[in-house]
Amino acid sequence: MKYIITMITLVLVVISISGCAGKFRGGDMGSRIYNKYDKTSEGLITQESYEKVAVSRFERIDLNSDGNATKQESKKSRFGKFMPGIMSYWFKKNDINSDDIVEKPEMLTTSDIEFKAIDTNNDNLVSKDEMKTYHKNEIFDRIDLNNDEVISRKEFINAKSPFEK
Ligand SMILES: [Ca+2]
Ligand SMILES: [Ca+2]
Ligand SMILES: [Ca+2]
Ligand SMILES: [Ca+2]
Repeated sequence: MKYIITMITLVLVVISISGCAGKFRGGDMGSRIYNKYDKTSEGLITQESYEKVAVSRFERIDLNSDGNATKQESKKSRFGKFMPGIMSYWFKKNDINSDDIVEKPEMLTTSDIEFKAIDTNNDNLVSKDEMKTYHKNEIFDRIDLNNDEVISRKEFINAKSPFEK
């Protein structure tokens, strides 16, 4: 019985992953990510709201809430289970001193650096276009290995490799 339930869960996970992967076209990924942030009335993301999302992501990875995300926690987190490649990319990017622990201040420093990298016109605000361009170059193009502007199910599942290079 347990085995059957596990199989059903697995099938459902694969269906939901392939369902969303099929919709990832071009700058779509950046728009979806942009939608997660609180914005000003002009539709711009402040550094503060950018940081808020980074903190909430970190809190979901720091499973025991001690302010440090260990490698083991990152693997056990929901994010790590579904997108291990992107998770290990996140980990490497945030573990500035390479001691296999992402401390909260490291994550905040990385979030600052990232915000500045996304904000290409340096107005201290991130627009939808800036978000789309950044995610297209930084994430999408690395998963879309055959450059057809669509992330196939296979590319999605193989997303691990381009991030671990
Ligand atoms: Ca922890
Ligand atoms: Ca560290
Ligand atoms: Ca800007
Ligand atoms: Ca593709």
